[in-house]
Amino acid sequence: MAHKVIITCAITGSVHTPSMSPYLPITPDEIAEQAIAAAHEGAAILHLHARDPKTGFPAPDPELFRQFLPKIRAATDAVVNISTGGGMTMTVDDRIRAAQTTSPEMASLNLGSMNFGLFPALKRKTEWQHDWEPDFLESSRDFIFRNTFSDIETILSQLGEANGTRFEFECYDVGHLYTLAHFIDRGLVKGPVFLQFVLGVLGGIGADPENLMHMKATADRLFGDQYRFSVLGVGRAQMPFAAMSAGMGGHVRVGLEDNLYIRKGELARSNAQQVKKVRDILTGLNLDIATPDEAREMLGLKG
Ligand code: KMH
Ligand code: ZN
Repeated sequence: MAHKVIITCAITGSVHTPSMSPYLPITPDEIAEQAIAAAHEGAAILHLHARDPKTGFPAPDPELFRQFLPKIRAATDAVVNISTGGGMTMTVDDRIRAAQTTSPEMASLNLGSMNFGLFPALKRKTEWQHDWEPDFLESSRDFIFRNTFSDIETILSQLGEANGTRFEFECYDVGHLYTLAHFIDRGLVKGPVFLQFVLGVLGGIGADPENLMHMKATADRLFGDQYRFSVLGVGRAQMPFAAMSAGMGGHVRVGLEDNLYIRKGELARSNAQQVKKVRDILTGLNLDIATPDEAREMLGLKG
């Protein structure tokens, strides 16, 4: 089969705050509406977080997920991917509860503990709609994104073994690939694995083309033909790295979780707008877009 590109769309995340963009979906209805529109534009996978509908603060409550998941499932056949990265104030137990109780086809799994700087975002906005926003961003100076070996094992056993959920393995640096190889060696993960190379988070590997080539060369060495990869470039790196990934035989992730803009100085009006933009780039490169079922087949999902 010719290479078909899987588009993942990450709808809201837990990094951006409501006053950064009026288009960031917050309530369950907004999340459902934007996720459905993104799927209709060509996203095969929807990476989902929830937020407190009153404040926009990232929230782990499975009940919030239950307010948008049935709507998304009724209106699309996209693969549902529930985040286990959660948000800065959540414990690991908080972070896995939604995926544990909704048993999605896919969940994210972050492959290492690291500094995770949200505070470059502080520069972007001076007026705050919610009291929590400046403190939230400021506190990321000392935030350690916790993903210990035992946390990873917990997620693998409680979601993977117990529910048949497969993973978007988020790799923020080259060492994370070796961590995954270790879990494969121990028999706790079976291929083919789906790697999400994350470039440009402060604390992780930078968004430079040579870094992506090094990540891929390392994955080739460690996983042979037992992996697929996608790339998420943060902020302005989003579209250039999507194009580079697709040119290297990989897949792409877009969405307001990773970048609020559609072009320099212009906020994206929706997730679907970014999906359409990347779809146009990919079709301009003569690449085909994978349907959700084609993504399921490529990634060995339970369907
Ligand atoms: N916002 C991304 C850079 C997760 O949800 O598991 C990281 C992410 C983590 O997607
Ligand atoms: Zn996420």
